[in-house]
Amino acid sequence: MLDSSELKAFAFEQRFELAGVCDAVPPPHFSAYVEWISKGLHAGMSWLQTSQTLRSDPNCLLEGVRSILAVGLNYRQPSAGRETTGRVAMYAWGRDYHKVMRKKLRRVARWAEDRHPGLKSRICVDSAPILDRDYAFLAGLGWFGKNTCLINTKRGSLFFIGLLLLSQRFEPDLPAIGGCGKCTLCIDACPTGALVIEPGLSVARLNSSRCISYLTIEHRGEFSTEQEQMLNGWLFGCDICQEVCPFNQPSRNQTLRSSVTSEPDFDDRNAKIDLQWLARATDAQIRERFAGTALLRAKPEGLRRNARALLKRRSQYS
Ligand code: B12
Repeated sequence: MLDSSELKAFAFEQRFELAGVCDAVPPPHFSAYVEWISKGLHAGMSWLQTSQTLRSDPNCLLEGVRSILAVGLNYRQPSAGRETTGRVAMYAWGRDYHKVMRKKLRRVARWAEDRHPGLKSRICVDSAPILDRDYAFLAGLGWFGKNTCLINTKRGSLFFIGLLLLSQRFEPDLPAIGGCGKCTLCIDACPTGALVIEPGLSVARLNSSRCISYLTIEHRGEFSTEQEQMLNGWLFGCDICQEVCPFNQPSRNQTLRSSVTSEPDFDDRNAKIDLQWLARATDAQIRERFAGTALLRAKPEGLRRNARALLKRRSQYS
């Protein structure tokens, strides 16, 4: 078994704030995933269903995988958005995190491959068919909150997760310990009731069809009147269930006081967007304005739809 401390130290040098290693076992909460899909809680994200089998075993992504390095990159900004209509979730303000994380993880992969001859690796950042949070949990990065986010007791939940699959076995860390206790602030704050605790479950399930983040990013096609009413001023993504979380409050969490992102690519270029312009912009203009950022995930027609829906109901939020 290889020593994982140098591997993690190199990851920290790339300015990941969190790093841990776990064995490449089947994901411990895969049955929860299957149940979530079977209840249709993934709404229109059919790709989550078609890739279900791949998610059951990391060997599907890297044959012979033995260990997984999980890393966390902080995206906390100095202040939350001030928009009342047209808010963009903080994670999408700067350069697309897939690109930022991938670049850093490529350096870690190259370092590990040079150091350990014969080692094969694969980078997974969000879009690969693997349960990112399950492995980050096993590697000790955080525990599952009732808002379904992975929460680190000292650092909160405003961090992205990246995984590096490794074909040699590194010394594993221990899974994270922690929990929300009796707190239900996120569940109570969600204006659309997207988070639901079922009897007997200590974590909540997200009903995607009621989640503002899903509606503004992943929903394809026009909105129904009911869906339009659910947006609550959000143009892209939603931060409500994380904003209210005690673990994300600098006033209550000592470590967070100085913990804004140190990643220069996570600037605030998308914090404020002109809705009038966006509602009328062409595909080409939208692609140019949001090049290299996560906003393009919603596609130009999705962003225009979101802007139009907000403008229609502007008076409701201001
Ligand atoms: C699909 C998806 C979405 C969907 C569905 C979200 C969801 N909750 O599932 C939508 C579009 C709504 C979404 C929104 C967001 N997302 Co998203 N999303 C994903 C994606 C691609 C898959 C998530 C998934 O598998 N969901 C399936 C369900 C079943 O998973 P789950 O609810 O987390 O359930 C897990 C736990 O609850 C646990 N579990 C279940 N039962 C039990 C019981 C016990 C006892 C225990 C201990 C655990 C447990 O096991 C389950 C499986 O891991 C991941 C990337 C990836 N490849 O994993 C990113 C990811 C989860 N998203 C991320 C982010 C940042 C967001 C947003 C914050 C963005 C935003 N501001 O708008 C929001 C948060 C909304 C929310 N409250 O979840 C980050 C989360 C980082 C973190 N610290 O947690 C991820 C990991 C991407 C990344 N690589 O950084 N997302």
